[in-house]
Amino acid sequence: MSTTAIQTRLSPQIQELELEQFVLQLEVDGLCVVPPERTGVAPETINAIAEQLLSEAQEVVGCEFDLNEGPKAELTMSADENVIAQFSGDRGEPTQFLVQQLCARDRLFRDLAINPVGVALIRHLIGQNATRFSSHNAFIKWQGEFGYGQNLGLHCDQMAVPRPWGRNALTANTNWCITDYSLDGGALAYVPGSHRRMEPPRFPEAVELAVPVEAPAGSLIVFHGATWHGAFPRLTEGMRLSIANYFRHYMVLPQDDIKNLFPQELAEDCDDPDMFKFLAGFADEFPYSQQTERVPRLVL
Ligand SMILES: O=C(O)CCC(=O)C(=O)O
Ligand SMILES: [Fe+2]
Repeated sequence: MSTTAIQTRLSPQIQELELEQFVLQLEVDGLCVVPPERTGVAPETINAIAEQLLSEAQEVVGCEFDLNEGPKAELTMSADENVIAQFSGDRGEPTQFLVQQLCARDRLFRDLAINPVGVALIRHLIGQNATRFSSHNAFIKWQGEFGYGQNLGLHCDQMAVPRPWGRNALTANTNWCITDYSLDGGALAYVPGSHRRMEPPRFPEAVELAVPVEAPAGSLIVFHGATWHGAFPRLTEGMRLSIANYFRHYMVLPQDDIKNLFPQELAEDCDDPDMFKFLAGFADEFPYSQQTERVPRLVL
């Protein structure tokens, strides 16, 4: 059997990094899990990232966090902040928050954002030349029975883009497990194959079909923007840390205005400055922040 037609749809990076099995899983399930030993990120780096996240969390909140014990002080958040839960009519205090704009915070985060395995799989979904950063956020989560509520916060990341959607991903996500992901520990939840429905989740069907993504720290979860996903509540002591490096097609609005507002000199301080600048869209035509088109000149 000739495989020429299939091969022409796989980028040189997918082939060089031997990521074909993950591409297949993305096509079938809308999500794949790359094990730690295949990401090119050393366990010591994941540990360093965990430490850095705990100190960023402390800076943002003003209290210490411990991986095994959780927040060292009693914290409270308004149920109004639980936007995803509210979306399905549920109300409860969240036991997580986001640390945003990670790439401006530390080089460790910039290197993760341009990780060649993650970028190759995302570019397969969105398009080799059309892929750009959308945002770089850490999910800092601790014990709490409510979580996202009874619908597990199930949603699609590209939900704000009007339908009909095509097969091509308009956005796509990477979730780096910085701590172990288990059902009781509050793992990501998702519905296998749901990206092929090309519509937002239907309830209660979505909850019935949702499965946990259980994976050790250092794993890289990649998923299509149309994949139904959320998370289980963390029932155990301690913390679940993850980093969502989220990508978009260049015609989709970014969550973070990286092109215009990111301190561009920081892009030089990472493993691959050219890749960072390309994905940040610094040289893109849109969205412009000043007159860019030529104007006629007076004939003197
Ligand atoms: O882990 C979670 O709580 C959900 C992650 C998520 O929805 C995302 O990264 O888009
Ligand atoms: Fe999401």
